[in-house]
Amino acid sequence: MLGSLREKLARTRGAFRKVGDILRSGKRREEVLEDLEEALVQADVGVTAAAKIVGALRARTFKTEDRAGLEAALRDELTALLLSSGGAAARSAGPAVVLMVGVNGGGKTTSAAKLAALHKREGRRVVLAAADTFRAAAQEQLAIWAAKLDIPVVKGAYGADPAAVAFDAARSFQAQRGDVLIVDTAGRVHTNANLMAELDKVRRVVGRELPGIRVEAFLVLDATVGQNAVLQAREFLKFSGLTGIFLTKIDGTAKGGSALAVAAELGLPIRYLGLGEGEDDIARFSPRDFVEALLS
Ligand SMILES: Nc1nc2c(ncn2[C@@H]2O[C@H](COP(=O)(O)OP(=O)(O)O)[C@@H](O)[C@H]2O)c(=O)[nH]1
Ligand SMILES: [Mg+2]
Repeated sequence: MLGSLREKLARTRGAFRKVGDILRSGKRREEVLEDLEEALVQADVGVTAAAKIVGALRARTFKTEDRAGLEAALRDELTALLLSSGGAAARSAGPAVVLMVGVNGGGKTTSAAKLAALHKREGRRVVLAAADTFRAAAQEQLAIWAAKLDIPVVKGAYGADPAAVAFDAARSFQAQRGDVLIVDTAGRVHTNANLMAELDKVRRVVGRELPGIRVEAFLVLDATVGQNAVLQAREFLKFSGLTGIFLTKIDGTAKGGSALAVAAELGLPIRYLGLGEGEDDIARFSPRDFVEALLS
C-alpha cells in the first residue's frame, strides 16, 4: 500500500523535495524555520497549515545539526495536523448510507463507484443510487459502473427529484438487506441554496426510511485545484451533514500537499484518497502513511 501510494504521490513528492533540502541545509534555526514555511506554502500546504506546522516546530527544542531529529519532528507535526481533524476516525460497524457531494467534475460519480467496489470486495452488500438527476448523462455514467461492478443501482427519470430516487433506493436497500447504500448527487443546481436544500431533503428521506442508520456525507474534493479546494469546499460546509472528505486525483498532481490545507481549514477528516480512474484506485486515508509517502 505504502509503495503504491508513494508512486501515486510522485509529483507531490517532487514538490516536497525542497522541504527535505531545507532540513539538510545546516542553516541556523530561525532561517530553517522561515525557509520551511515558505517551501510548505509553495507545496500547496496553504498559509494557515504552514504557519501551524512551523509554529509547532518553533515550540520544540531542536538543533539544526540533528537532521534526523528535525525530520522526525516535522513528520510528527504533519501527522498531528492531519489527525487533528479526526484523520484516524475509526470505522464504525453496521449498515450505513454514504452521500457523495461536491462540485461537478470533482469525481463524485467515479468515487461512488470506487467506494462501492471497495465495500463489495470486503464482502458487504452494496446498493448504488443515481440521485444526480440534473445532468442527463450522470445517471448513465453510474449505471455503467454498476453494470461493470455487478452492483445494483437505482435510477430515476432525468430531472426527477433526487429525494425521490433516494427514497426508492432506500426501499430497495432495505428489501435487499444491504450493508452500504452509496448515493451519488448533483454538483450544481440553479442556486447553491437549492442544492443545499436538496441535499438536506435526501438526507431526511434516507433517515426516515432507514431509521437509526448511520448517514455519512463525503465532500468530494479535487486535489488538482490545490489550495482552491478549500474555497470550493466552503459553499458545501453550509450543508451541516458532512462527515468527511474524499480527496480525488491525487495521482499525477503536484498539489497533494493541499491535503494538509484541507485538514487544517475545514475541520473534517480526510477519509479516502482517489488515486486514478480505475475501480481499484482508492485508498483509506492514513495520516501516518500519507506523511511517510510524502517525505521518505
Ligand atoms: N486521475 C484521476 N481522475 C479521476 C479521479 N477521480 C475521478 N477522476 C476523473 O475525473 C473526471 C470527473 O469525474 P466524475 O466522477 O464524473 O465527477 P463528478 O462530476 O463529480 O461526478 C472523470 O474523467 C474521472 O475519470 C482520480 O482519483 N484520479
Ligand atoms: Mg457525477
